[in-house]
Amino acid sequence: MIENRAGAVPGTGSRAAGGRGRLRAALSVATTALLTATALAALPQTAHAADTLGAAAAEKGRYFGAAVAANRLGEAQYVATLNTEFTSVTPENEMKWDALEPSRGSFSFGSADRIVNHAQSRGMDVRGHTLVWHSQLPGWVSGLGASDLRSAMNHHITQVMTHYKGKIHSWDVVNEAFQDGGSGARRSSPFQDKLGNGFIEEAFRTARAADPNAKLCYNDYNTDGVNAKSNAVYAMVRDFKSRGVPIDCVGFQSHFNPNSPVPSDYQANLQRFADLGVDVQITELDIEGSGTAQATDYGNVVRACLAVTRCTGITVWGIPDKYSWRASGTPLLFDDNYNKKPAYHAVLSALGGSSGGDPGGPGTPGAACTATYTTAEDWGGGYNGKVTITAGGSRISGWSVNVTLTAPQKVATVWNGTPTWDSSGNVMTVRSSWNGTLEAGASTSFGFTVNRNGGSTPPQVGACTAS
Ligand code: 9MR
Repeated sequence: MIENRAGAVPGTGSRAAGGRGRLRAALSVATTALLTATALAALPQTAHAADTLGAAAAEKGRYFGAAVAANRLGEAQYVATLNTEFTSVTPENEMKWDALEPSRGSFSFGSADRIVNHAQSRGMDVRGHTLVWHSQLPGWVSGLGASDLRSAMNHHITQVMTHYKGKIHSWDVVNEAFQDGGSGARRSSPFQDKLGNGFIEEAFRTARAADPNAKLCYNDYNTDGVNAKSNAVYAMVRDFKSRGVPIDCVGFQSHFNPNSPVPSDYQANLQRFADLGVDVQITELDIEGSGTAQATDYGNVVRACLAVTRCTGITVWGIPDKYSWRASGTPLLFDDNYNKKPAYHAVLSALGGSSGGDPGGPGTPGAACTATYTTAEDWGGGYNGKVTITAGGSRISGWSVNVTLTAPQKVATVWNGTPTWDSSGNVMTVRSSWNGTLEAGASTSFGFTVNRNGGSTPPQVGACTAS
């Protein structure tokens, strides 16, 4: 029975153990020699690597922040993750106009204060978000005539910035004032429609007077690459700098998904703004996806920021996926149970850090990996399962994963991994064979064929253990 399950070549677990197997073995010797040399060269660096996002970013002179919701600050795991990993916070909704001044002249700072107080008690920076925005704007503002609106806008900026004076690292003074698409025009809003183009400049001047020490940012989305919208923002910032209108930074929201992927000229775009003499910040980063693809994108975004001297920090738009504004796209660095995702390890590694203390089961201390299951082919009577193994924040030299089947289903064959079985015959432990060595963030996969024999329960794939 075991031969039947594990395939025709016991000990290798590979159904491709002929010529391809030998080629692989030869390649694997060469690769191992190469990797060993690389690992030795890297050792002195990794020995002291920071093991949190905030600490690793700090070593690069940057902050690493998260959008935070006041009503989650009572949740132990949320707060523990926030406190351990992040050095900056952005109130996700609590500093918006509707939250702070729901009716004219009457301010409610309670929720925003909770976030600011928490940040201050832990030495974190705060990004203020946001003073003038067309959205989350209370109805009373939209109803005002031009001169009333001008004084309401300036009053709002002054009151809010004065309340938080000295406590805010950077303010998004104006948010999302440009239209999407190719026009490069300003977005219609009460401010634009009644006050004209000059409202942005006026808001920045009022903001500088209210808190001269806060960095003043313009923040927008779909401006992450070079395009008509970012060109229009670029022209505005260049004009502001040439005329002495106070602006210190530009925020790139960086909400990415398959329809709006990380642009190939992301770094070049950040750089051209920086060259105007402003800081650039990645302010609302999230990338829909999962596994290696998501991790690669996150790593690329972090590397782009690090390559631009004036890119001073990165904020992700939430902590666990379940609290994201796009939860179904699982766009963040922690899963719903606060486990670190491959994307987390890719970010940490791109920042030059390493997951020293990640629980990797009974493997080598510090080594970590994740396992993700997909059904590759399904023909009714059976299916091929594929398990992708991704190394965490440091190099691993071996991995193992348990796969549990429900009787009467049986594994017919396994490839790219070495299987052993428990006494019930239902739990298969698959260990790496030629493919145990993986650099931080790198992936491999193994596969197996299952005969259903009338059963239908999908296989349960357990956690990955690294060595
Ligand atoms: O994440 C925020 C979500 O909870 C709010 O419902 C939403 C309301 O507009 O705003 C979200 O945050 C936005 C941010 O303030 C500005 N850029 C786009 C963000 C995602 O929509």
